[in-house]
Amino acid sequence: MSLSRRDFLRASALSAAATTLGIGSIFGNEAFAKAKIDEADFMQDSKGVQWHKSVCRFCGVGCGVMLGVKDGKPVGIRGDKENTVNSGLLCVKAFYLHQMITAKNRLLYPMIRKNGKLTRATWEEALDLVASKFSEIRDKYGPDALAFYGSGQAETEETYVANKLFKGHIGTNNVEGNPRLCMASAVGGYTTTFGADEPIGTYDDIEKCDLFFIVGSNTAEAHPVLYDRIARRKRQNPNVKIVIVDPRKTPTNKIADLHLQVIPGYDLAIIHAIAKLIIDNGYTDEQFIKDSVNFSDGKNPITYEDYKKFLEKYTPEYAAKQCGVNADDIVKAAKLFGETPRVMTMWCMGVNQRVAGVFLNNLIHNLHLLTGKLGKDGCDSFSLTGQPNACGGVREGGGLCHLLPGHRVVANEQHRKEIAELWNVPAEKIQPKPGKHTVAMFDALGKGEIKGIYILCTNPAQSIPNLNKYLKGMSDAFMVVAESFHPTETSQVADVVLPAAFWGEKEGVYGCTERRSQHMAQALKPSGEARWDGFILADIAKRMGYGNNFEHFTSVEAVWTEYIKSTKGKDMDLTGATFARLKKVRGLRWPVPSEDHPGTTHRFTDGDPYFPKDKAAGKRMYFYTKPDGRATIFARPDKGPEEPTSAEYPIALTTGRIMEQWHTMTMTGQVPELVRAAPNPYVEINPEDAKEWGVKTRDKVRMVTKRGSLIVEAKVVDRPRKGTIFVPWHWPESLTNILTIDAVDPGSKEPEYKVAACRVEKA
Ligand SMILES: Nc1nc2c(c(=O)[nH]1)N[C@H]1C(S)=C(S)[C@@H](COP(=O)(O)OP(=O)(O)OC[C@H]3O[C@@H](n4cnc5c(=O)[nH]c(N)nc54)[C@H](O)[C@@H]3O)O[C@H]1N2
Ligand SMILES: Nc1nc2c(c(=O)[nH]1)N[C@H]1C(S)=C(S)[C@@H](COP(=O)(O)OP(=O)(O)OC[C@H]3O[C@@H](n4cnc5c(=O)[nH]c(N)nc54)[C@H](O)[C@@H]3O)O[C@H]1N2
Ligand code: SF4
Ligand SMILES: [Mo]
Repeated sequence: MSLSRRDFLRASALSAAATTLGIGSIFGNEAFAKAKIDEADFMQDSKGVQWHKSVCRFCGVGCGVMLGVKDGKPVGIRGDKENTVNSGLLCVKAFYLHQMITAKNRLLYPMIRKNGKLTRATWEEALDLVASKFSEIRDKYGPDALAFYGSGQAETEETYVANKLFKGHIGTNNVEGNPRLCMASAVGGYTTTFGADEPIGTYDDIEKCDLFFIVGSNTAEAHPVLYDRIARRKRQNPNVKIVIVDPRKTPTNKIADLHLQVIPGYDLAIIHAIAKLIIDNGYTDEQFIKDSVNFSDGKNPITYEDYKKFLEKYTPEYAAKQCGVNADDIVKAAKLFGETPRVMTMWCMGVNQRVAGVFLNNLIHNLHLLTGKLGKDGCDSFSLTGQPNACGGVREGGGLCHLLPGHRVVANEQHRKEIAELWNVPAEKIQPKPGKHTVAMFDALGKGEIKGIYILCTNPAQSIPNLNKYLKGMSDAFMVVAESFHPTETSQVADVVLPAAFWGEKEGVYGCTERRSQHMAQALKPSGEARWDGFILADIAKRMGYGNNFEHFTSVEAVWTEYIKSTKGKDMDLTGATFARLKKVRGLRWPVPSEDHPGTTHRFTDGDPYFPKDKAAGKRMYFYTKPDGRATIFARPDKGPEEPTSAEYPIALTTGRIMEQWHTMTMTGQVPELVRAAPNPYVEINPEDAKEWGVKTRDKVRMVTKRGSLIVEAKVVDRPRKGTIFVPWHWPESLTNILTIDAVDPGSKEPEYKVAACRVEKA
């Protein structure tokens, strides 16, 4: 009954060894290894444990897991060896998933605030209250006084029901979700450069790639299994090189050949300089540029020559000075990019969570378009997704204020018509104007413009930026929170809290980074009185008088089946990914236009079912999501951060994650083994700064920004560059977002969590 030695070694190689101690409940029986999933999407081993096929609930890698259940109780987790995403490998958080299902802080029954206190209520009372209050607000103040705020961790089916209710029936586009805080800049980058969201390649490219260019991603801690695939590729092929652009040395540096340790907020010039060196040294693919690329200054078309002129000032010396790195290192990086045939760039929040997030995404795509290192084995401009279903539910499902399901936008009349037809509502019901983006939404709560909000699978009272400004609005509005755990920072200030079935207690589909949609089995009955989020929403819809169009949602499958109709004929076609098929396979990568289609490894090229061979004649790639089939290289300004450091606030504050914790700790904070790895909130300080400030590890320091101050323990460590501090934002008792700035990228509306100006004092 213990973790097999091999699994244990794999697990500990991926994490601080201490955190894997105590994994005692994982079954290592051999019979399991050979077992195949049958029609029932689980198999039973010789010890009477049923192993259900699922997907990890945490990050966007989308690892296959098997959840072991005996006598109706969760008893263990294994990596799914049949799943090619992870081939059985898991990182440390996943191994404890079964413990989280039965954690002490599970929310087991509905609660309503009465006389200022959250009090146990029946489902009838709670749902009636939500429906009547929402109806009253709608009738008195109009539909835009209501809002929905969802999550990249919700299932696609859950987001679909919410979207249908709010955009299609209540009639407000105030539908948002935490991917706005996370992936919006990547969406902006993909849609402006290529005409459609999401990567061109897949994880299959990793094993064929010879240069990994990693920008603003701590892959080792945030996407551990993907990191392991990259590290393995390098171990097996010592010529494989890894270049990192990050203001910190992180555990990802273990495999780095070159590290450009930039000043937070100042790396756009580096990418321009690399583009210039690529052109100057003849590393470009002129035929590809001629066939498949346009140039733009962001407003108007420009020529290739104009673009070259634009790049003139970006000499390595100029970029080095701006970004705080060595010019020689920029030259080395450009040489590697230019001379290595197969290159993948991977990036995450160090790029997206910036006021220049979309621009920087565009600049990264530029490098791949100049060199044609795209749409072929081992090459891609590959954005790493944070949450397990940000791609599937929110980006594809249209769960943001300007989107509709199936890569559609509210502003497009034809798109509204198509979706209104699917939803069986008059086309006028869907508003043409985008609703309020996340930060504006919480601002409107404070101003009383939005009076009622439904929050699902996210904890904004801890996760949105500049909290001091927005917390009051959350307590003032009528706030409904669907949650699996309580208390959270958000559930504590809610008016109604609804208990949601948790992972393993519900089935559904998650779509991960590489366009792969995967089915998760229901292995357990929901805890206490918890219900599936989708049913809760459909029930509210009925109580608000929209019953007709929600009555047929009697199963998760019914919702999925309706949803995939919206994708027919679209670049993200999921028509062939029926529920029945998804139950049997380890996911499918769209476009997958029919049930006998195997899915797609590279888009916009031969092998993509929508690649228009006639129009594309003679061209290797045709970006059919653009009117002329050409992707765009953008000459974007090298915009810096919103809040540069100053005499008063001389230090750059950046925030992010650690391996053992997940966001606001409602789940991972319940597992002692995970908490032990980093029990207290802390700030990483560079040794030179620490010496100057007279600070030692464990000393308390006060961090002050224009928005607030916070005291935490110092951890003096050679990770952040001098002049930069890093705060992991996980601990609810120490709200990092008191400090962060709520400035957003003007295109993507994603906040700049990664850069704020700060002062540090010994406390
Ligand atoms: N263990 C764990 N894994 C997770 C999560 C979790 O909570 N815990 N969350 C998931 C989610 S939703 C997400 S979005 C991802 C996030 O995954 P990552 O983005 O990899 O993680 P972060 O720690 O937020 O930030 C990544 C890096 O950006 C760097 N950075 C900061 N400023 C800059 C800059 O100006 N330029 C550059 N180039 N880099 C900069 C930081 O130093 C940091 O090392 O992780 C996912 N995986
Ligand atoms: N300072 C700083 N702030 C950040 C970031 C940063 O880098 N720095 N990153 C941002 C990013 S990238 C992200 S993605 C966000 C994440 O921020 P959040 O989404 O607010 O964080 P989570 O802790 O993941 O919240 C998920 C919630 O859903 C609940 N939950 C779990 N399962 C279910 C379920 O099945 N149903 C329901 N209804 N609820 C469930 C969990 O208990 C938890 O409270 O934070 C953003 N905030
Ligand atoms: S890498 Fe991500 S998806 Fe895979 S096991 Fe770890 S948290 Fe889960
Ligand atoms: Mo995220």
